[in-house]
Amino acid sequence: MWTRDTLHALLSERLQEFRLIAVCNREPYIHRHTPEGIRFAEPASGVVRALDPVMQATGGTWIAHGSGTADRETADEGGRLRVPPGKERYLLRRLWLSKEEEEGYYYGFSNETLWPLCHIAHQRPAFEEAHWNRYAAVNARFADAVVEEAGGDRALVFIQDYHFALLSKLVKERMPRAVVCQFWHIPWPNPEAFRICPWKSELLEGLLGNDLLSFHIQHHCNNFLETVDRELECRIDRENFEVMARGNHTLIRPHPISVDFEAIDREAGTPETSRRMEDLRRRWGLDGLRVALGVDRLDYTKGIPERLRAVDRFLYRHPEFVGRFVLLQVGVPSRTHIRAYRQLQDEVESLVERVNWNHRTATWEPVVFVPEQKDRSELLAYYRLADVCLVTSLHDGMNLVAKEFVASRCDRAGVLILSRFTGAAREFAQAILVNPYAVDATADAIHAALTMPAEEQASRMDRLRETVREQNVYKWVGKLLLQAARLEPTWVESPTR
Ligand code: GDG
Repeated sequence: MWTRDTLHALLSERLQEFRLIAVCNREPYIHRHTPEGIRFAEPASGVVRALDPVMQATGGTWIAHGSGTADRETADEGGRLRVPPGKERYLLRRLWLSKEEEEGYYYGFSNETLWPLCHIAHQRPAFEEAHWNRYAAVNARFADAVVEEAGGDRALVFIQDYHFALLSKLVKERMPRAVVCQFWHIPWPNPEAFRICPWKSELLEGLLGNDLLSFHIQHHCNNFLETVDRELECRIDRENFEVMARGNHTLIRPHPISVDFEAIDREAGTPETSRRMEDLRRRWGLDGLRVALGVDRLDYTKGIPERLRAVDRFLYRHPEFVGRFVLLQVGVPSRTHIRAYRQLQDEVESLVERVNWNHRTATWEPVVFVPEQKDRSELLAYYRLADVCLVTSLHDGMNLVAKEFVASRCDRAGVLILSRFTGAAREFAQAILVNPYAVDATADAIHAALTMPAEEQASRMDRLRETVREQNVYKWVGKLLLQAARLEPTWVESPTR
């Protein structure tokens, strides 16, 4: 069983010769000015929540965009500070980006091009040359920071996500002895979907600077291999899942991400969580109601409108639940600078209004929409009080909400309804799996979940919890980093590079 301690012991022994450098667009701790003074917050991001406990266990340096209003005041001149605040387990190096850089690299190419390109959610990607140029320039700035932080030592560079498709190659050009690995947190699409990108070859060549490139599931690895096969001149070893391009080798392997099971399980069972549950019950008037819960960033890939339509259909089909059921939808606004996200927010708000209008009584409404960020502990109380957790993504690399819900159910109760189009669905056969596009079937699933006998809930939940306990976040990162550390880094300069 992987734990924080075994990970710490293993990595400090096996990674001894390396300096560990993680690169992630988002920082784990954001400092902001508030009326009460400078306060720090932990962003609601799956990637950050997965990586922070790992860095706390291993130590090292995390390089990220410093995005908080008080980030400069809380770091030294080089943008460095030790985190978590008060615990100081690893170094955070903040990189300052101009408004234009943030616009082109983050909002533009990362989130209006790569995000919709990689998710099949029927949102058309934008292809703006200016965004692409900024993306490339910011990747180069992060490469400078990696070289500075490595300071000449042998480094193991662990890159996160689609914000940095060009980074591994840029790092390898300057630090050929470094081992470089990257985890791509979102799906990789099929070659047909990817081939419309005007910069497809540059992106693929950039990613093949890695010694190890990892996705959540084998299916995404296969899509990547097929894409490379279609687009680049290279050799693919299909037995070993390895790409050889211009003398460099890149291993393509799945490592399903997860959560810190023990920590969530422990906190979810405390009297403090029970007290918070009581507060929430009072605040939302939940007495006598069966509770379905949704927790998502407000993103068009998460299938929130589909979920609301399914609740609407469920109440029409099962009027006996009118006045006895509620959907609590916690939805943190996200990327609101992008039009598609503002449109989604409007769509969700008007659907909530419509469903409530359709079914409300004098004293009751079926949907409570909570469009604000909750702190981690409060989120656990939401998970604990739900009879059903609804995860209806149209496409999702993994989905950590599903895993957090399961980890928090130390009472062995509650039912998970899970979209087949999440990476998590590959591990969670005991959830009720749905196609979120099929509104009627999702409505039926809600009914099946609400009428499931307690013994069946417990036996399904036991199996789900066993999966998350065993396949936890420490195993994810431990196996990935050990696999990377065993690799002999390859880097061959070629005239075309
Ligand atoms: C990407 C991939 C992959 C949500 N609301 C609040 C809050 N959250 C936290 C959840 C969870 C995280 O945000 C969301 O994680 P997901 O995995 O569901 O989704 P993405 O952000 O899209 O993450 C995804 C993940 O990367 C990891 O590889 O699973 O497929 O898209 O941890 O709890 N946290 C707090 N307050 C909220 O209101 N504190």
